[in-house]
This record gives sequence, C-alpha cells and structure tokens, in this order.
Amino acid sequence: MSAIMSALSRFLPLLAVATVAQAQEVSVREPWVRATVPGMSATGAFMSLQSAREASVVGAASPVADKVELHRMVLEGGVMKMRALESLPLPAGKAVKLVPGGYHVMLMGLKKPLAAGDSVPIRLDIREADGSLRTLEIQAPVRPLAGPAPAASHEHSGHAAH
Ligand SMILES: [Cu+2]
Repeated sequence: MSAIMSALSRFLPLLAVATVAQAQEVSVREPWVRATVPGMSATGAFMSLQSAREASVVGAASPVADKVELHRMVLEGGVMKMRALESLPLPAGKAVKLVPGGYHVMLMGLKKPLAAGDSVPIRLDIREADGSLRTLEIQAPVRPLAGPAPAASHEHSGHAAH
C-alpha cells in the first residue's frame, strides 16, 4: 500500500504540470464569419480570444481565401479605414474581442461566396512569450451579412466587408 502511495505522490506533480499546460492554451469563443453576396471578394472573421499566458497572433490562413490578414479599424481624418497588423497581442488572461468595427481576421481573395450556414476553417498562428509557435484550428460558422430581411444585403453590398 505504501508503495502505491509513494508511486502516486510521484505521479501527482506530473498531473499538476499537465493541468497548467492545458491552461496555457488559447481559447476561442463564438467565432463567426460574415456571409458574402456575389461580387464580394473579402469578408471578416470575428471571435473572442483568450490566452492564459502572454502571447500574440502572428499569422492566419484559411482554405476559402487566397490571403488572410489581421486587421483593425482605425479612424483617420474622420474616415474608418482598415489597417493590417503584424501581430495581435493577447495579454495574459484577458479576452481580446475581434468584432465588426474593431480587430478582425480579414479573409481576402475568397474562392467562392460564403453563405449563412457554411463553416469556415481558419488557422491562427500563435506565438508564445517564449518564442514558440503553436497553431490554433477554428471552425467558424457563417452568419448572415445583414438582418433577416434579404433585401438589406443588397443595400449593404457597397460597404466594406465590416
Ligand atoms: Cu479588414
């Protein structure tokens, strides 16, 4: 019995380490991609990201798009513009929200229109504070471009994909 206990006591610290490693994972909540209408070649992906430890998103890719960038909206001379980011910092333990009008993942050069109900695979490249890279695979459902009225999507088609 004491042999088992002593084996167990050697094992328990390993369990604790494994739990900490799990907690370092970046969690993704409520990912979604804005649906497109014919003629739109780009759209935005949105989600909430939280990393237990300091990290940053340094790249992204998706099979539905030729190019995927990290963007943010900035106000310049009274006009909202999109700017590409080299990286998106994820402060330890703090949720970073990617929302329309703010940070977003930009899917560019779409290979086909994205309809509500589709699911879009997105890969995020995460750099940890120690320099190591990990990838995060996300399945983001496509949500309608506008409200429930189908006519609204036509009116909004001239807007940027945000
Ligand atoms: Cu953008």
